[in-house]
Amino acid sequence: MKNNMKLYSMLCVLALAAWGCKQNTASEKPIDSSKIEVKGEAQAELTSPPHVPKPIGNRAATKLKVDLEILECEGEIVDGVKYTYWTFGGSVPGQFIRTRVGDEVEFLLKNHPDNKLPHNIDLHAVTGPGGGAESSLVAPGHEVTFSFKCLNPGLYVYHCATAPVGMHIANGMYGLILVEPEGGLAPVDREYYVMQGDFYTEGGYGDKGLQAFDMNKAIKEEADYVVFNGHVNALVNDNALQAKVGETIRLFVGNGGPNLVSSFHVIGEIFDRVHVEGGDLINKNIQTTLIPAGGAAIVEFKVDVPGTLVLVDHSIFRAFNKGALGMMKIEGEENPKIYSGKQMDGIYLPEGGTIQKMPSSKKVESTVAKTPEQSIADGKAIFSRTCLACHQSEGQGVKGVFPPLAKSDYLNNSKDKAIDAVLNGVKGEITVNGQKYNSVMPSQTLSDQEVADVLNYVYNNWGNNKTVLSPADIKNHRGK
Ligand code: HEC
Ligand SMILES: [Cu+2]
Repeated sequence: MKNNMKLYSMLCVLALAAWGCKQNTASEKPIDSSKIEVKGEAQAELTSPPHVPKPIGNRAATKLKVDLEILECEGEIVDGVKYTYWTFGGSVPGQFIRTRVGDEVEFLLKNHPDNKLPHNIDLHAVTGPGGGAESSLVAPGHEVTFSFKCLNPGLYVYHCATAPVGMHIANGMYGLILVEPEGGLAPVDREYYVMQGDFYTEGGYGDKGLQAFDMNKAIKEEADYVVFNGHVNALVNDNALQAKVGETIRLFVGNGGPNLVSSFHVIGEIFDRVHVEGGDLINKNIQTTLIPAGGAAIVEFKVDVPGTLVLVDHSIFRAFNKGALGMMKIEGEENPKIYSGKQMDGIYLPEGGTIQKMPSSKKVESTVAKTPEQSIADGKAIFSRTCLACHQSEGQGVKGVFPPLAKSDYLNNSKDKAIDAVLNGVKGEITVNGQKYNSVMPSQTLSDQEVADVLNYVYNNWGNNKTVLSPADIKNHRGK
């Protein structure tokens, strides 16, 4: 990359200058990108974060094939805390897609057969209904294709837009697609891919074990984790980004949300240039740039002295207590004229990682039987926490995906089947109120009392048959 750098940068300075002028002459018509002709075809290189595909440079517009596979997989959000991520390509954020203006993208979206849910993709770089979402809904074990032409240069977010949309995004279904302008971006020494996201778990920060998604916290926007690249330590210590003194760095920074806006800042650096919101507008000498949920920015800076730079969301409790902290280690010669001493390593360790929890006084399960009213009331909270995300707030379900629990014949005809659904999950084709469903409900890890409570809540609402179950009923069923 470096050898050609001078030549490239000269060309690009010219290209950028021309680009810049265009913005200032209001009378000039914008180029009609839809008229750019494509030459040949190519397979897009896709990369997992923090890496980005090779620059497009000045290649001609082409028919670009993108082949992206959706994978639902378990990972660690922080040491000892497991989370079931839903991903585009096996990573959070999803694989980076690099195109240029005028490219005709032929998009192949595959939903792995082991996945449990249908998904789709909405690319903000697409001009067309739903950003592709309407054409790309795909069930597990299936694939779909659709095409679009990249009309506007910029850095764009893509995400899943399958109901419940917030849940799919919260589970990690987002990534970035870059559309380079004619002639490409100015060359730099290193480029990296960083994307922020907020996560909502049943337990609090650091609570061990497999943590389920918590719809209630997500609605209230009370994030337990705010992280770069899907995990608390994705860019920390051994995973830190690397660079050398004197190099120019470009970060493609996205924010998947689902909820929070990022105040993106690098401790110890000033952004020489920021492509504001990922578009054409260049701002210079920036300390902190705002990245909306569902938005992006390109930040560029030269590193002048060695040490560890710290990437943060400057809503600072997120950085030190929820995980929104990454590092870039710069190696090279000191330059006392710029900075008098070596920056200290490891000073900015996340505090959350070392917070000691008081042993929680274990909830004593009451030995006194609950009244049906108490059980139903307690069941409501469990429903909101564990079932609502899929079956929806009034048990109405989502057509074709999540069956209704309201007036459900499946539920009302057999309490055994209902108990079984919650204890062991449901797989394969089932019919609910005359409608066929062929999806998967994951088994729920609830105590006998909790299963009784949640089913009592369901049975005693929304026109169901008012069955009342006791913890003993659940225990008996487990024995079967
Ligand atoms: C991740 C999504 C998801 C969650 C969470 C979930 N379910 Fe389900 N549930 C499903 C799907 C999908 C089916 C249908 C499975 C099939 O097609 O084989 C289903 C089916 C059912 C059924 C049988 C069909 C019907 O409509 O009566 C019951 C009962 C049920 N779920 C109850 C619950 C309860 C109670 C909870 C919470 C403790 C819960 N589910 C949590 C997705 C979910
Ligand atoms: Cu999805």
